[in-house]
Amino acid sequence: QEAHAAELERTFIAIKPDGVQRGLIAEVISRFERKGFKLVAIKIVVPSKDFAQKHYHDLKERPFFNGLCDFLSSGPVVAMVWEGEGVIRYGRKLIGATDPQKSEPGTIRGDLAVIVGRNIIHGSDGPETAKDEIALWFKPEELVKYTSNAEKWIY
Ligand code: RTP
Repeated sequence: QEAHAAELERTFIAIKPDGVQRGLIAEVISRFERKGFKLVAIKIVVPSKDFAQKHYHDLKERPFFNGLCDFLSSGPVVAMVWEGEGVIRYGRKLIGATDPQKSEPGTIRGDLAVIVGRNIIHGSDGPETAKDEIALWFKPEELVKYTSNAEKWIY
């Protein structure tokens, strides 16, 4: 059966400044790649504070909002779009619970992080946020269409 007939699901994933500074870019990418998801966009950027506030607009009433936006804009972030069946929900599984003290071992945060304010990675939490976040971080032409041979065996 052909795996690539319809548009596959996409999610926005970002390695936050702590993950970049700690040298975990390849580690994070590797976990998504080995699972069988496909990388369709990637760039490294230092977001402005204003941009960070846009990204986290849903959290603007939270007490940690300002510190969170300062942190996201404090250094390079690796912004990515990953594609694949169930990638939004399963990407969150690979990432683990928000608070690394509660993330299961085997997840990115469970294995690699300790505190909630430095939890390495962001992933869209649903189809609407995925769409909005991809549109915020990427221009349509930055998303690459390509066929991977592996899709004959993994979806
Ligand atoms: P993300 O959006 O980064 O994937 O994280 P999430 O959905 O798992 O968690 P969310 O509730 O949306 O929070 C976004 C980020 O804010 C930081 N945070 N700090 N109590 C705190 O200090 C606190 N709570 C959340 C975390 O870095 C979290 O990823």
